[in-house]
Amino acid sequence: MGPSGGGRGQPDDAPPRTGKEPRGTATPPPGPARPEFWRSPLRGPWLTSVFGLVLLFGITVLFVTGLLSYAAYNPDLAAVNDQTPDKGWLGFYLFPWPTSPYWLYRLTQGVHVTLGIVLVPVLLAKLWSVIPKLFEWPPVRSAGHALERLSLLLLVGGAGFEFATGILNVQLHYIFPGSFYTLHFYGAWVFIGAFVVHVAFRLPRALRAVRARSGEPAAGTPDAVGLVSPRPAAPTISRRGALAMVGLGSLALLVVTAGQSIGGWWRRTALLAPHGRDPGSGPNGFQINKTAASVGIRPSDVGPAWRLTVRGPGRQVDLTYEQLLAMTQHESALPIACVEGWSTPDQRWGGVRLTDLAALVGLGVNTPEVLVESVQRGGSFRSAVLSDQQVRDSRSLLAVRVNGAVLSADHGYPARAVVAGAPGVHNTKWVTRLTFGEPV
Ligand SMILES: Nc1nc2c(c(=O)[nH]1)N[C@H]1C(S)=C(S)[C@@H](COP(=O)(O)O)O[C@H]1N2
Ligand SMILES: [Mo]
Repeated sequence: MGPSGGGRGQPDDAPPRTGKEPRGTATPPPGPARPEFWRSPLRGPWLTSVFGLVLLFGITVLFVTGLLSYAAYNPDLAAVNDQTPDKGWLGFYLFPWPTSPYWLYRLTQGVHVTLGIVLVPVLLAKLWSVIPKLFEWPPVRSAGHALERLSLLLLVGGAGFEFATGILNVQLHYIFPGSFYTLHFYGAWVFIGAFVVHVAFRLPRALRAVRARSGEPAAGTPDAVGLVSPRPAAPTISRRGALAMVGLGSLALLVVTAGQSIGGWWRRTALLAPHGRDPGSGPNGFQINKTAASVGIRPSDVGPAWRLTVRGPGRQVDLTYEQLLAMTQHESALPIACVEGWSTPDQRWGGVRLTDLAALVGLGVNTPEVLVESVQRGGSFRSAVLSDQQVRDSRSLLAVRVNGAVLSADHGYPARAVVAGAPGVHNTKWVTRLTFGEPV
């Protein structure tokens, strides 16, 4: 179904001249600029429109869940939370991330990452279906046409950029110049701008093409849009067959991805999950993002010399591990839900309420926000600011136990934050200092 491969000057390759070509249409050079170079009998407005409508729905969901993901970082609270400084007015929509439902981020981010992976075959198929248009001749017909082609460049380039950066990040290939968040966030706005323009111009035509299936031009009958091959090769698969093939590709990706967000038995099917499918067993047997060793936590940092420093306006209290254990202990069932799409089912955490720690430094019912810091020396995830409503939620703990056992070194021993509804990155591990109510 590929190009005919015919050599230069083969009479077959030249479009039949009818003498009715629009004036000013230069004869395209031999090769992909000629419509008859593209021989798949599958290409046509119907197939392109079906893929297009799937992407319209899917990319809308990706965009919304992506914006939510950024909001979940509470970037307006503090510079340490914001991975995209200078967001400017692009942060217009931000709102304080709620603590209920406590599984909200697990859901929105699981959908964002899983859907992004599942849509890859559809995106590739859509691009394949319109590739003759890339070589359109003449490349530019008018100022309007030039503008349209430029917007398509932003559309295709933007899609490629967003999918590539997202997939590289969830596969832990941190090869970006600068922060992934910054690139993915700004890239999303550029892409969505081009996407909205594209949809505005093409949606009516796509809906018509999908509805009027009987009106689909047969292969060999060039359509107005220029997708149908004027010299089709014999079909090797039907259009529906091609659709099924792409669908099966997406389904296969779903099966090897979704397990990392569902957890439990399903994690075994998550062949694409970079954190491995075997998180170990026992009470601490669930996914680990960064191990203690990988971020340079030394045994002496978390040994007998460890202290929890709690600061409030004008007050400071230092607690030993034993003093922390002597405070009233509470339990809450919360998941870890990482920006990379993987998450754990609810874990049973045990520890001290953040409000009780605030009370140690004289803070009452209106507990303010808190800066949580780790013994970890470097790295962007060593600290986070939690909002006042996150602190006040009775499920938010400084946890010392999980599933009935002491925290393992890799899950944040001696103490870590667990916060209802918050992204994993705000569940700081190896905590050593809490600073309540001071602007940071
Ligand atoms: N100090 C510190 N805390 C941290 C991190 C880190 O790199 N350093 N990673 C965060 C991220 S991104 C996630 S998803 C969770 C993962 O917690 P877990 O490894 O216990 O599953 O820890 C968070 N806490
Ligand atoms: Mo994470």
